[in-house]
Amino acid sequence: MTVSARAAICRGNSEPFKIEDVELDDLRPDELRVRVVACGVCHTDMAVRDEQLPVPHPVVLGHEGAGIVEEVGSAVTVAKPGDRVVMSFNSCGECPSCSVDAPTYCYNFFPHNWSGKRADGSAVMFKDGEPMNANFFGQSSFATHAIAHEQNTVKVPDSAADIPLERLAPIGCGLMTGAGAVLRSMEVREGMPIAVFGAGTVGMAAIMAARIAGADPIIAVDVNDERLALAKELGATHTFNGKEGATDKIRDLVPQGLGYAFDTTGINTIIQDAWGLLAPMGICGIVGASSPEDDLTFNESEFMGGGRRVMGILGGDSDVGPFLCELIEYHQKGQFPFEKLIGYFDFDQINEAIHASEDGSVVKPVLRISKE
Ligand code: CXF
Ligand code: ZN
Repeated sequence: MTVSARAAICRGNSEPFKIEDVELDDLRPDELRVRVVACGVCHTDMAVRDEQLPVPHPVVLGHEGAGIVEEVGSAVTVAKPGDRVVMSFNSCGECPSCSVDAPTYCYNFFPHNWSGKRADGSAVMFKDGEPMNANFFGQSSFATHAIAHEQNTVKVPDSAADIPLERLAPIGCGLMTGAGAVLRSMEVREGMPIAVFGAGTVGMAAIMAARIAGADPIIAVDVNDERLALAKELGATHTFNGKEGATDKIRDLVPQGLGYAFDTTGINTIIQDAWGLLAPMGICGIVGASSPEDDLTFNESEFMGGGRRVMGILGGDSDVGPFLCELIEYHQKGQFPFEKLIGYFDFDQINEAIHASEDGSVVKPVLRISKE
């Protein structure tokens, strides 16, 4: 028996998202149906809207959902009906990456996250009886209800029962990526200097995590002074405006070079400048979405001679459940105050929320979809 839902349908960037009636399929053994309470808006949603990523249209987006489980398939162990959950990206659970708990590098990432259907090609969502494109990041949470999976669902620990789901919703994407890049991918060492380029959700999460790791100094670079002020509140010891000679200022501040340069901008000239600031054994971590045509150029002898590294990072090397629970614990201890990034919007204000993300007025818009 299918279940009725309302979902925001994306038909490209020439028209606004429109909330319409849809139906959700019956659950497969490894699936859960979640009543969505809230969902964050991420730049990847807009990249798909703008057809920069190969996700078929029309489509129901949204991949930072949180909600309450209504029903589970026979093989689900991660949560039960009534549980509070957050959803993240999906993975196959079986490939060489998944088998070493590195699901962000899942060999089968596309069919499980971006094909618009289940990995076996079947539809999870229908409109007027016709198959829709959904199952985006294994959830499609710009909707009142989502079908999620054993692999991308995390039960919120009972110890975090007092944290509202509308706050926890965005933890499974940009926050996880920035924090994981620092704590897991680059394993930032105490007392070592780091510079973070770009102070959006990912950059801000990296700054909070750098403080947790004890990095020093923690340098934030952005072109928006308000963002830089917020970065300082969250842990940056120094902030430089990228339009005002940031590279030279970093070189003056840290003459020995950076232990870590973390780029969230995806702009190759910024990445190359950042790489040029590295100390011996320094790591340049890259998470920004760059143009597919862009190349990076580094000097070979500096690269080899200093043992410098360039590290492509996806999803902060998160293993989903354990890492999201670790981040919730930091949040409870006041060490990961990501609520300062959030601005709330009602579900029917989805187009305003997207606009607020694009004009930079809100770092992390979150849609309120139903009452907890
Ligand atoms: C994703 C990319 C794949 C791993 C998790 C995060 N980014 C989404 O915006
Ligand atoms: Zn995202």
